[in-house]
Formats: sequence, C-alpha cells, structure tokens
Amino acid sequence: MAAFAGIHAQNPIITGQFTADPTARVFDGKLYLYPSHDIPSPIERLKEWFCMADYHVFSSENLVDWTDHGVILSQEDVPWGDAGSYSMWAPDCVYKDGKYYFFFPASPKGKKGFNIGVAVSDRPYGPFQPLAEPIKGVNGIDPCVLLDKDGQAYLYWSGRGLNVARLKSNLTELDSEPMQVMDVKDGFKEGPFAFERNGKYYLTYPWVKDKTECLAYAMSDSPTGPFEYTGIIMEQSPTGCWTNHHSLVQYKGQWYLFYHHNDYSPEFDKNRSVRIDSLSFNADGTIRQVIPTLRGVGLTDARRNIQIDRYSARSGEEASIDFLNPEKKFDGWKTLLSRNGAWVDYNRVDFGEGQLRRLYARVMSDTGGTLRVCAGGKVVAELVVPESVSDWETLSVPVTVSPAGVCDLRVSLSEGSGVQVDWIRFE
Ligand code: FUB
Repeated sequence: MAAFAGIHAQNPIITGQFTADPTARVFDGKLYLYPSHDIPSPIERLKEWFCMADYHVFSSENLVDWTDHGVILSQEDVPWGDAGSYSMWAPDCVYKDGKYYFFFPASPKGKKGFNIGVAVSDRPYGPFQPLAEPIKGVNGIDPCVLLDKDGQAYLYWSGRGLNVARLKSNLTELDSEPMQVMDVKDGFKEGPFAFERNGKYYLTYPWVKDKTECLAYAMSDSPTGPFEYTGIIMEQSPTGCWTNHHSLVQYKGQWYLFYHHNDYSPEFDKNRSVRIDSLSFNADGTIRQVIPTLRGVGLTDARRNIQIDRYSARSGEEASIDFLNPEKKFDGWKTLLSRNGAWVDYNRVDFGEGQLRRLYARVMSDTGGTLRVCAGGKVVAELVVPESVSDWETLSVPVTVSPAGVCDLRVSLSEGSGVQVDWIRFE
C-alpha cells in the first residue's frame, strides 16, 4: 500500500526511515528510487554494522513529493537467502519486455559472502517474486545492470574489485565469464554504476582515495572497458559518512546525482539517508563535480512549510542548524539566527500567481527579535517575535508585497538576537 508520510522535498529526501544506496530509474515517465533500507540492528552481531531486512521502493514525478510504495521484497522471501542475515544490500532494477527485474545482493544459506539474486514483477513498485537461485558465477555485492542500445545487457558488481559480465536475454544468467574492469590496488572501490551517454560508457563508483568514499568515474568506448579514470564526481562526505553509494539519471531533461549521507544519524554512519543534487556535463562529456547541498532539487511551494534549515546559503556561524529534538531526529531541524544581521537563503520557492497575503512562521525566542523575509530581493514581511515565546508558536503577519512566480527567499534577523525558526509558510 502506498504511504505518503515522512517525505521531504529537500535533502535528505526521505524521512521516517533510513535509506541508502539509491538507484534511480525512469519508468513510464516517473522516477523510481530503489534504495537499501538501513535499520538499527535487532541482533547483537550487527549492532555496529550494516543491517537491512527488506527493500522499499519510492516514486516521484517532481522529485519533491515522494510516494513510499512499501516493502517490495523481504529477506524471508528469498528462497536461497539466509533469512536472518539482514544483508539486503544495494539493489538495482531494470525493465525489459514487459517485466521489471530487481537485482539484489544477499547472504546465501549456509555459506559466507554474498550472491546476487533477481526478483521479477509486472510493475515497477512490485511486489517482486524472487527466483529460486541466485545468478550463477557471481559472488559479490552492489549489482548494476546496463541495457545497451543494441539490447545487450551487462551486469556490473563489486567483489574483489569491479567486475562485468554479459547477461543472457533472460537477464537471470551470465552469458560470459566475469571480467575485472578495475582492481582494488589504489584504494577500495565498490558500488559501480554504469551508463551510456553520447556513445561513451561511464563507470562511476565510490572510491577510497583518502579516508572515506568519494564518488569517482572512468570512461570508455565500450561497456566492458578498458575504462580510463576521468575524475571525481563528489568529494568524501563532510559529515564523515564512510560510504557513499550513488546513481546518475536523466529526468525531464536534467541530470541528477542520487547519493547518501548520514544526516539523521550523525553518530552512526551505517544508518544513512538518500539525497539528490543536480549534475551536469561539460561539452567534452566529462562530469562537473557536484557539491552536496541541503536544499536539494525542485521547487518548494510557498504555501507549504518551507524548511529554511535546508538553506541554499547562510551568513555564517550566527545562522546555525540543530535537530528540533535530538531524541527524535526524524522530526527534522530548526534554524537559529543568533545575531542581528544573521540570514539564511532558500532558493526556488514557487509563489504561483502572487495571491499570498500572510506569512506564518513557527518560532521560539527567549530574547525576541524581528524576522525579515525578502523574496526576489524585496522585503515582503517583517514578523516581530516577542521575547515571551519560550515554546514553539506559530505567529503570522500580513505580507506587504505579494511575491509572484519563482523567487529566492532570504530570512534574516533585522532586530534583536536569538530567534529559532522551525519553518515559514505563506497563505
Ligand atoms: O549498504 C551496504 C553497502 O555499503 C553497499 O552495498 C555499499 O555500496 C555501501 O554503500
């Protein structure tokens, strides 16, 4: 059943549950997201490690509103898998001849390591029916399938380096011996993602070049290589998340990078959350480096709560972000403007035809202050927050000018010191 709760327009995009290892695919004009599903471990052995019992799939048409289609496959459903291993790691999904093929790693019964299985559905959001056996000849994790222009499918995976093999047309058996396309000798590599663009083949992968994983890529004229290292797509996580697993997708004319950090779990980087940022190519086909943002992608409707803690820019340390409730991190964040003049910018807010007449803000302050809200460079409202607001309150004020169309916002403290903001909204 579809569920809508816990969906965010900004980074991270999914809340209420951890999500990692995002593979994004476009089916029938919709963006489908196939991530892993990190959970705090119910078993002692995995308390300090990755722990995943099932997969959800999410979909979106605007990359802002995401639908959770619920569980599409659980570890108990996999005939060949160890149902208590919590090892449903990074998946992929592709469409061929009327069927959706979901590729997933899991630990086999009674054996060490990982195999890669396939589950099939008539719909991109499942439920998926797993096959009786994993793919023969594949030991490893992080499957990625490239369906080439001539119809040939290739399976890439991680296991003692990055490997590739041709798949038979049933997508469930290898059609060639596995070939290593990259070894591990100059830093650990995993999580391959392969795609073709303008006749060039890209192999993108998390790579430990320094301390934790950055996202790197190599290019080739052939899906099986040789691949030549080309550059870095994203540097290692500023929050210290050791892994970063990703995919690239073109949707409605724009390219996006899906990746993960540990936003909702700063102290434990095995509980991760999926993010999206825009990506672009240079004229020569090389990829421009992506700087991770909190703002993410897409327009934010001015009539919905605008989470300004997912800012696109801020004045400095005097505009700081913290969890609303450190015990319940999925509740999200708040912005603290601690000094007169402190500001945050939040870009791409959609005001529609310009008929919004009131500003609402959920605020708290011990010392009082005035919040100035500018849209498109003009002051549209000033909200006086009295010093008596010692718990969260929603205050409102008429707007002086109704903004119209898509505007960038600046929220600043024009008087006083120490105002906390949960969100603002226009009505
Ligand atoms: O999610 C478990 C593992 O962490 C994935 O398979 C790797 O790519 C890394 O993200």
